[in-house]
Amino acid sequence: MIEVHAFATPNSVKVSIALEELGLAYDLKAVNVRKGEQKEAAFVALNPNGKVPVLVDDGLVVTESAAILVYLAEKTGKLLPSDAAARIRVFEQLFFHASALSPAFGNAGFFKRSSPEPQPIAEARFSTEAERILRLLDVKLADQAFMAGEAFTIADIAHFGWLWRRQFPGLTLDERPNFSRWYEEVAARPAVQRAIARVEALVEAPASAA
Ligand SMILES: N[C@@H](CCC(=O)N[C@@H](CS)C(=O)NCC(=O)O)C(=O)O
Repeated sequence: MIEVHAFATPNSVKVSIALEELGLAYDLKAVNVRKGEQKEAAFVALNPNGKVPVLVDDGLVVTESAAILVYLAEKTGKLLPSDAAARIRVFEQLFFHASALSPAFGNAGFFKRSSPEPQPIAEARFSTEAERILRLLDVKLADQAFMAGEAFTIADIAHFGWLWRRQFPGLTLDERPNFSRWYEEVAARPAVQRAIARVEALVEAPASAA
C-alpha cells in the first residue's frame, strides 16, 4: 500500500487530498514536525531534505509535494489534463505555487509568528508579496472556475494546502470574493474534508517517523 509520511501541515494535506480524490488507499504515518521528528535519522534517510511530505509507492520514494501530485496524477490519469494546452496551465500553477505562493506564505508566517526576534522589513516584504499573490489569483478566479481553467486539478490541490493554513501568515480572503468562492467550493468536497480529518488526527497520533 502507498505510505505517506506527513503531519497536519500545508504541504502534507495536499498529498492526502489527492489520494482521497483519486480513491487510492494509503497508510498515513505521523512525522511530528513540532517535535522535530523530520530531522531524525530514520526520516532523513527517506528524505535528506528533512521535510514532509514523503510518499512511498512500491519502494519508490517521492519527495516535494508538487512532484508527488504530478506522480499521483500520472499514475491514475486523473486531475491533470492530457491536452498540452490545458496541461501546461496546471504546470504553470504548480511552479507558481512552489516558487512564489508557498515561500511567501511560509516566510510571512515565520516572520510574523516564529522569528526569535522581530524583523519588520522581512515580515513586511513577505506579507506584501503574499497579499500580491492573493490579489493576482483572485483576479484569475474572476474569469475561471478553478486555478488552471474550468476543471478541478492538482493545481487546486496545491494552492488549497496553503490557503487552508492562511491564518499562519495572518492572511484572510475577506476582500477576495472570487478566491473565497473557490476556497469554499474546494473545502466542501468530501475528499478534501476526509483528507483534512486524516492529517489533523496525526497531531494526536503516537509518533512513527518512518
Ligand atoms: N517544497 C517542499 C516544502 C516542504 C515543507 O516545507 N514542509 C514543511 C511542512 S509543510 C516541513 O517539513 N517543515 C519542517 C522543517 O522545515 O523542518 C514541498 O512542497 O514538499
